[in-house]
Amino acid sequence: MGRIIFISGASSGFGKAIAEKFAESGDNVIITGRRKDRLEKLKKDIESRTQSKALVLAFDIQNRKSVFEAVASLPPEWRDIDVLVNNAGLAAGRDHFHDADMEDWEKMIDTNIKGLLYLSKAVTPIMLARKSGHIINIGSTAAKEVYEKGNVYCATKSAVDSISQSMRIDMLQHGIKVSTVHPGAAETEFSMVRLKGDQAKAKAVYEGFKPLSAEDVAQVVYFCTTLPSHVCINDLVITATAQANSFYFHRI
Ligand code: NDP
Ligand code: 8X3
Repeated sequence: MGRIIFISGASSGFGKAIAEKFAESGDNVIITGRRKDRLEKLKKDIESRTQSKALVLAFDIQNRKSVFEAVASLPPEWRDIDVLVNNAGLAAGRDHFHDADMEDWEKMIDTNIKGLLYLSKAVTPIMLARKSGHIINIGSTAAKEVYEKGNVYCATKSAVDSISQSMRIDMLQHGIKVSTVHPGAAETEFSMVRLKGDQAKAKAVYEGFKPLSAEDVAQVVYFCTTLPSHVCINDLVITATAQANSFYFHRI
């Protein structure tokens, strides 16, 4: 029987590819995000070409009440969540600290840190009661090395890194795995969102090298869930072969 996988931010990019990968492998997926139309389309697609089921929950992860209501609304057959993928997130703006827009900072903090906390807090009681579960948090190479104009985005991903480490310690006695997957540059809607729709600037981010695809990241996230119950990948950094870390790229 398929597992139940709860994925935040499944309307595009990594989350969508993660939902597809798990569904293609026989798992049932709870797909979430704000853009309901996209999620409904993904559900239709998954259910028409795989044996798996998809459940759509549309909510803004920045809103604590909406997050808890969404999890509380799960029908009984969808409640036994095996894997939670905390993926929803964004970068807003790429500016020096003194030029940055504080609305952007708050959006990133509210989504990348507080949203991840709300959702994890809403889902962990289910895992604790079952004494099993796997939480996979999507960090970033930005958590590992901060870069110019990355200030608050890097800080939110460092927070994801720290939260994951402490979650892992606190979940130890309950048999719940906590993994953090830190991708490097990947071509999704990420840069269009960060650069506020500036297509030329977004395209330039990936010029001269082959970046990761959403499917590459999905494959790695899926792999983390295929290991025996006594084995946990704690922290995993994945980059394109042409990227060594936040700073070094081989562009041709
Ligand atoms: P996308 O912009 O393609 O996808 C982001 C997803 O997050 C969307 O599904 C979006 O859904 C969801 N999301 C954003 N804000 C909210 C919100 N307030 N409430 C609910 N859902 C929200 O980007 P990626 O797939 O690239 O990014 C996914 C994660 O990976 C992010 O955490 C990002 O920081 C991280 N990351 C990305 C990298 C990259 O280079 N692409 C590298 C390393 C990490 P909707 O808009 O419908 O709400
Ligand atoms: C996204 C990758 O390099 O823009 O987390 O920080 S980067």
